[in-house]
Amino acid sequence: APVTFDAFRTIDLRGAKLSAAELRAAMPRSSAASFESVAGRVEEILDSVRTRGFAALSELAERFDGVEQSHPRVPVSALKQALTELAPEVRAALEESIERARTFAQAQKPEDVTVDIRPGAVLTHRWVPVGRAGLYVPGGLAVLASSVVMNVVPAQAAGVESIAIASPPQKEFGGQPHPVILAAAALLGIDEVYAIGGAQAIAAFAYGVHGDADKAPIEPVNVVTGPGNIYVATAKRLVRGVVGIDAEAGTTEIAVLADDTAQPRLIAADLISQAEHDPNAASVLVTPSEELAAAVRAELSVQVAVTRHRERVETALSGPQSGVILVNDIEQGIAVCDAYAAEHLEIHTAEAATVGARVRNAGAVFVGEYSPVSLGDYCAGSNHVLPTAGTPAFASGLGVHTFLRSMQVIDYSAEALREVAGHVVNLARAEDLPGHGDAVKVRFDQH
Ligand code: HSO
Ligand code: ZN
Repeated sequence: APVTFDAFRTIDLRGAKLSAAELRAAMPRSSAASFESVAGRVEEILDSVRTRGFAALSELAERFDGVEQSHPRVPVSALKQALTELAPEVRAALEESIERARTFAQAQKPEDVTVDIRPGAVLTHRWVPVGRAGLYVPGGLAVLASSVVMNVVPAQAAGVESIAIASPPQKEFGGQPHPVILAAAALLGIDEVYAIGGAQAIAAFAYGVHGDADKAPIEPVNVVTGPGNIYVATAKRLVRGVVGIDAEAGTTEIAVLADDTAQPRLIAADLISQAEHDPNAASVLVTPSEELAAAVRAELSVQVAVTRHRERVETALSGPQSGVILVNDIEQGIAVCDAYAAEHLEIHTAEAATVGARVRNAGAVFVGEYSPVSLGDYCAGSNHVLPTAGTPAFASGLGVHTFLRSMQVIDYSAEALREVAGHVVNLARAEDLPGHGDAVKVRFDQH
């Protein structure tokens, strides 16, 4: 009999007839802190940075990061030095990651559209990058230098002129962000980096930091992007409207849709790879095959025992956010995956590409056994800043579009305006806004 990994729970949906809403409610979800539970504290931080600027930033750096800081800007010399000291194999890997991400990002750039909808009536739908973006790179349990690449590359491909990065100060690195983060920034040609973490970084970007004669200001940005913990995500929600934000990229999730053609060893490794991020990370297997589920459990017990972050992985796999969901068939499996709306969804089934193409809700879909999530985390060319916690049902991952807006340009000739003038006058009259009609008529008055 196979060894079992009992903590990894089972949700049996075979034979269940559930509405879409019931299915969503049946999904395994984390019970970690919510927006509501931290919003009060985050609001205080935002307010203090907005009203007291650098003084608040240095107090918060001391309180949360245990570092003394007079100005959070990382000197350009420190960026250069970090790049010089970067291990050559890490540099080569970052370069490959950048190159692939750039190729994909460039290709995503949407074309402007110009249409003559009538003779002389010319409309353009024009894509324009934001002027300035603030990119957040977390520095919690793991230091994600790859997130520098994932944020910067699409911003640069979009044509954003001014790009700033913030990442938490690290006590062990003299109050600067982690050196690999600094090196990655330097490699990408970014020279504006701040050692600011958490909600305070989001506040500094959204409101800017001014008002201290002897301190170089932090200019406010138009868009704030990047993953982060619940404090960062909550701060982004709260400043939204002052600035644009990307989707909420919270605690990592992986779902695997698999049938009996799948290899349990690979699935277990992939479930562990994302559980490794955080005790609240979610690893979910959706399968119609009880045999496969048992074999994955057996593999988990073997592989978890020797994995470096064993404790974290065990906590993540045994939490209410993880487990096996048994389904009748792949058909129901797809419905379950859509209800779950995973950040990452791997497809390990026969005809994986066809099955993958039917999925509607996922941050990113990884097709077949040679497209693991960890490839996407670093070197696939796709972006790893993806919506989580069910938000893939309406949100997209980071991309060139995150840094673009569309602008409509209207260019009518006299003849084209004359042709439609009567309709404008009549609609204006119907709304009791005759001044609108007059503004058209005046162009055709004789004088
Ligand atoms: N899986 C994470 C991204 C990451 N993994 C960075 C390793 N480094 C969220 O998609
Ligand atoms: Zn990862």
